[in-house]
Amino acid sequence: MSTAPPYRVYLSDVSYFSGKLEGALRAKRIGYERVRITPDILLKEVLPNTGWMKVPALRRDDGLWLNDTTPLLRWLDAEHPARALIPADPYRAFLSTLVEDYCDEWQWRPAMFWRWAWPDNARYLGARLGAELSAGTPHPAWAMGLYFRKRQQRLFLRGDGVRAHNFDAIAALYPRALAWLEALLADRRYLLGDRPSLVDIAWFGPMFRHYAQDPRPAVLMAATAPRVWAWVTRLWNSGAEDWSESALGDFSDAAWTPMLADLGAAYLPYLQDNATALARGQTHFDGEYGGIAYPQLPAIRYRARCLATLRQHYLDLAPGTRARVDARLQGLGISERLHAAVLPPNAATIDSPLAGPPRQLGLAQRLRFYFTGTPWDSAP
Ligand SMILES: N[C@@H](CCC(=O)N[C@@H](CS)C(=O)NCC(=O)O)C(=O)O
Repeated sequence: MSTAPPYRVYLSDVSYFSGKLEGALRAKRIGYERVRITPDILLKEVLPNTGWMKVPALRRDDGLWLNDTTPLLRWLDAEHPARALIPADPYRAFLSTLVEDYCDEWQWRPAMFWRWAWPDNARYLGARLGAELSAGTPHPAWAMGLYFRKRQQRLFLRGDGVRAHNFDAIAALYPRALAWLEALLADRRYLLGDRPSLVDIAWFGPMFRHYAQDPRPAVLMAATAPRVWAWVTRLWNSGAEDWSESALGDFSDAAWTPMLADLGAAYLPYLQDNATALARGQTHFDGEYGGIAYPQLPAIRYRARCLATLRQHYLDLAPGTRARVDARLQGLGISERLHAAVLPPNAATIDSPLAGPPRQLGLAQRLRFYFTGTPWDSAP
């Protein structure tokens, strides 16, 4: 007699964060039922129960709803300690947390760029999204595809600082990331050793559903980074592997340094400017990060919470662990920026994936969300 899996995952087959969560569930061998979203499912199940029209969302068989992969991965490791993804020791766990946040928030722009910046790739993805988001509606798939292609380009290219003057520089961020991972995978199967851990799941976000599966970046990955190409499928298949709780690497490999350097020199200054803009009540700000000038970036509340969370994790480290972290990150500007972080008053840390109580939404609000999605950074 078969038993139903304990979770339902509401997801999209093209989504960055859905791919990230599925990678984790598969690696941990946690059973789940895949529920591919339609507008009806988004509006009638995901939105009222999570407050967001975002995927992935997870529903446990007792009706508990969870979302946001960052706290969700921690929750899953606590609920299902076997095949833990978060390193057990606080030093490795902290550095992994930094990398996870960097992948989620700072690798997002180049991943959206490679998906939507060129017409060939954008048309293909628009067609896939159009089919997904027109299912069960009176709207033709082609029209929904066109609508979402334009929406994504407006929000995540033009609306996220992409212009003609920085086009090539943003395009170059993906091959650079491939080179980082290719170097790390030169003598290990996963980024920290013999088994998957949080940093693999973090990089799986951009690398799987976007770079390995969208036609244009997939060609580049296969041609220039075959080890990354193999690692993507290895991770997807990792549920089929038995692994021991063998020790994970300690980030001492110099191949980690360029990624951590970008985290300190580009991502954390961006997070601070974003927090400062919010504190001043600005909706947009300009900035130059990692040598790339970005005009009119949206001030994103969720990312002020990311900074608050990283800072808190850093401050919570025991003195001996913090000294080890500081020594590894010396010269990269990370510890200093976390120490000096200044936050807007309402920037709560991101601790819990538990959705609040179900909410009722009026027809007008549902119609608005149907056409526009929830705002990028805030729940209704
Ligand atoms: N921090 C969230 C982000 C989730 C997210 O942004 N999901 C995207 C898909 S990858 C989404 O649903 N976007 C909906 C929209 O743009 O309206 C997480 O880690 O789960």
